Amino acid sequence: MPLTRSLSVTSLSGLEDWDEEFDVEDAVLFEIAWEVANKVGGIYTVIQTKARLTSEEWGENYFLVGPYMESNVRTQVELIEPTNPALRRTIDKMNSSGCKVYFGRWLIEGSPYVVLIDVGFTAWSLDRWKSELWENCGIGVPWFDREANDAVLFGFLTAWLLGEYAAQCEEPPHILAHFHEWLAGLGLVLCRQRRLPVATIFTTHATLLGRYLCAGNVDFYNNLSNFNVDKEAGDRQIYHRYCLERAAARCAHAFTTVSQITAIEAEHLLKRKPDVVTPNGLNVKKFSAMHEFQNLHAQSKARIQEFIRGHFYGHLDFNLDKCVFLFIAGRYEFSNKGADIFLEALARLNYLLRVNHSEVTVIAFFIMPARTNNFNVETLKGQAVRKQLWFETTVQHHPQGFLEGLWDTAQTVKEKFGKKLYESLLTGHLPDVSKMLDKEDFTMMKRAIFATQRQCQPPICTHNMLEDSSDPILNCLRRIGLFNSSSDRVKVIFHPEFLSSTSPLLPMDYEEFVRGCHLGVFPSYYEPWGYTPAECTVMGIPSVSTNLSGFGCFMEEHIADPSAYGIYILDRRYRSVDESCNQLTSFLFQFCQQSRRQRIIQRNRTERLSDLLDWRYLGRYYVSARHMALAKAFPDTYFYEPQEPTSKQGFRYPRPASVPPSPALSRHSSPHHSEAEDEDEERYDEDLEAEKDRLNIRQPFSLQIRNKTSLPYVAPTSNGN
Ligand code: G6P
Ligand code: 1S3
Repeated sequence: MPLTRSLSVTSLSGLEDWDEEFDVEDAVLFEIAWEVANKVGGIYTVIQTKARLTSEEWGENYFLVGPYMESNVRTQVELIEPTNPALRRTIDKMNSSGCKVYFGRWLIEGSPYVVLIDVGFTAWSLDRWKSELWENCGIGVPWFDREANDAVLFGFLTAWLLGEYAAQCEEPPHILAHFHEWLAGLGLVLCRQRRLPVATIFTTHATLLGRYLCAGNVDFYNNLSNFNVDKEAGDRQIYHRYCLERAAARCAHAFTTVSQITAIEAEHLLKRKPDVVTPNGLNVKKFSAMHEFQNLHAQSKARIQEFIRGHFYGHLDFNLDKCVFLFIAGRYEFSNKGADIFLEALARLNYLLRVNHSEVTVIAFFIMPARTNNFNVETLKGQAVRKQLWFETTVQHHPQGFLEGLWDTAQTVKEKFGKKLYESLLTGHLPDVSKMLDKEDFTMMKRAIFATQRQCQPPICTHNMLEDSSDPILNCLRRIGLFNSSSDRVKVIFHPEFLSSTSPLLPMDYEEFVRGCHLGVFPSYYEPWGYTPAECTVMGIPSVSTNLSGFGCFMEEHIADPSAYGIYILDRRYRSVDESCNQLTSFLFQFCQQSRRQRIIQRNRTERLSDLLDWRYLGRYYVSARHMALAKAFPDTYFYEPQEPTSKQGFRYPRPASVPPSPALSRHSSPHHSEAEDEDEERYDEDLEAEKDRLNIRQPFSLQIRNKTSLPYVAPTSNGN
């Protein structure tokens, strides 16, 4: 007689009387994604940041499955012999049948095991597998779609792996396989079609049709229920991909997606309502000193300022200390990611700052990769001038063969000046200041100034774009007339490549860069979750997101007054584009009016939200989905009973009691008020921490299987329990 097992949610249900832990050795979790040890986009972040928690939960029984890419393996994976005997036999068997399957440890936090499959090595099976797919599932994949071909190979190989593993186990195993996104989805479909003893989960991180429709200027959210999905997919030549995605969603024991908004989209476009919403978390690192992240902000900001000095050399007619750094970053999907309305809002902000004679200069960075052929000379020259490097191009302008940097010149003059001053003091007289610098000094200084003067405006783009004349960001800048001219209070820098600490231009990695900025701006139209604002939040950097992004909606649900915490949520759902643009302009303008002190307070508040985005809190939704899948696939062994949440279980950050960061609402900044505000802020801090403890939101939410039969499982819901 099999035991019925229940997986508990320790922080929510009264489980004190549960004693003996049930043996979980026979349950194994395979998590399958194209982005395992292979960075393409957001799914990589999901898997990589979650690995530590999932490894803690599943220990030796957790395996990530991804594609073998030699360059990634060389830098990220330690290849080892498989530790699990059944898996070792499985891999040996596959390798002796014409596959190349590797096993190793992914060198990230949690060091999870990875099974990496070389799909190219088995390409000889592609035609055969495609016909099998057509015959068994009615899905035809055209020869020219390389990504879909990879999906077919990866799908058949992962199904082979799971089937073989099941066959190699001595006892009937309890296999749980979690597939991410359409590229990995075929493996799931084949598991079901072959009736393998595998509990399956499919997570979609964005629907194919949603992404395509939104990018094509369609009024997406008002027409969700009206789309003829087959026709729309066919019109966009993605019908076969769509079929793979929809089949995976429909076949899964548990279907999940990353946000409520994408759940609604999936219901209409994939014709299945997700069973669980699994919001994306992060692996939040807490600093021992409370305000360490503020120091990091100051350090990184100084490095960005250095870059700005070089980039604007000869035109540095604004106060760097009064600069506000904004940025947008991510996949270059111009309108989906909201770059279009950000640019428009910048033009309006430029106008507002000018007419209000603001002292603030805004520098807006666009970090979105496009096709380029290297950095442009003007940008490199700027950094060279700053660093006082010898620079090839200056040879033409300076017969001396090198460019003397301003810093060097200043140092030389300073030394001469100091020497003369010293000599004069030695004689017992005050120096005659008019004789301290001679003609030669002035010549040298003039030459240094001339050398750093520029005839052209500081560049907008840091690279030579291959499609300069049709690039959407550049064309929009031409239309709105933001050219980094000296009268502009808003300057723009377009860096069409992801950042890297080894770049000769801006040698900072993404995290350092974000820390140094003041505000991330992500006004997306299509954003199932949106890691960029979430990453800002855990680093204590305020951000703009929208009520069409998973992150924005999630924060709206969990925080009473998001903007007080530096979470500005733009309304793109109920307003026209022009109205949203105005709202964004007003967010940006308000932000620019904040004092330094207000920014510091706001950053502290933003950072306090980190617990909400930690996998230690959000991992529980994955636990729920896994439990549901196990219970459906192995009903004799697992038991799952979701319960309606009670309002008491949810967590919501209250409105801060003290000074609002908006200057319009701020009290005076006299010392007296500042102290009162500080006390309010501290008191609020303590209350908030106590509330978090009471609700256990920081407790790890671990998978536990116990041999108690009838205790119901309390499924977490999206309102935070
Ligand atoms: C952090 C540092 C402060 C610095 C401030 C600058 O809080 O700890 O020393 O003055 O950042 O803030 P700002 O918003 O002007 O970059
Ligand atoms: C997707 O990546 P994207 O930037 O193409 O998946 C991410 C991870 O779930 C998600 O954060 C993002 O919104 C989606 O769009």
